[in-house]
Amino acid sequence: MPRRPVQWLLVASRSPTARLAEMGETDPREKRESQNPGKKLYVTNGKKMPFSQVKALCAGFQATVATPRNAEENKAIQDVAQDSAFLGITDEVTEGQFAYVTGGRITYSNWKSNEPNDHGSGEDCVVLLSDGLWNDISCSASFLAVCELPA
Ligand SMILES: [Ca+2]
Ligand SMILES: [Ca+2]
Repeated sequence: MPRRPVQWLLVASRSPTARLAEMGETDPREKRESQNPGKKLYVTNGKKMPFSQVKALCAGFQATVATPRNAEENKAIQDVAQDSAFLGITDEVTEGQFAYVTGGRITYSNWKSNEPNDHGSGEDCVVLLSDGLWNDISCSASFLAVCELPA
């Protein structure tokens, strides 16, 4: 049975009470969000998918893939995701040099010990593990989609 594409509708974006409502999928408990006045808003629909689909999903409502710039944001994403989630960071351009999908070398990282290791046939995407540490992983593997909206 073909899956319907996940669609999110941005209901309101101008205040800390901004909410995202997921259309076409049913369980509202699958949605979690972090609301901190004046800070980024992180949202997830609780679905796992390859990195390319996460990027497309977030871009669909003018958001970007969740990207922690410091420990506080890393914790906020961890709290929203509660599971392994893709971050908006890759070394697809230059192997071993992790950069923000939105541009620029990373200035904060929280790698698990012995990571990044570019394991096997290569790992160019980054996943935030449920303990908050990072692992480089295949971009075609499926992990939770978490998007961020600017403050
Ligand atoms: Ca790599
Ligand atoms: Ca790895």
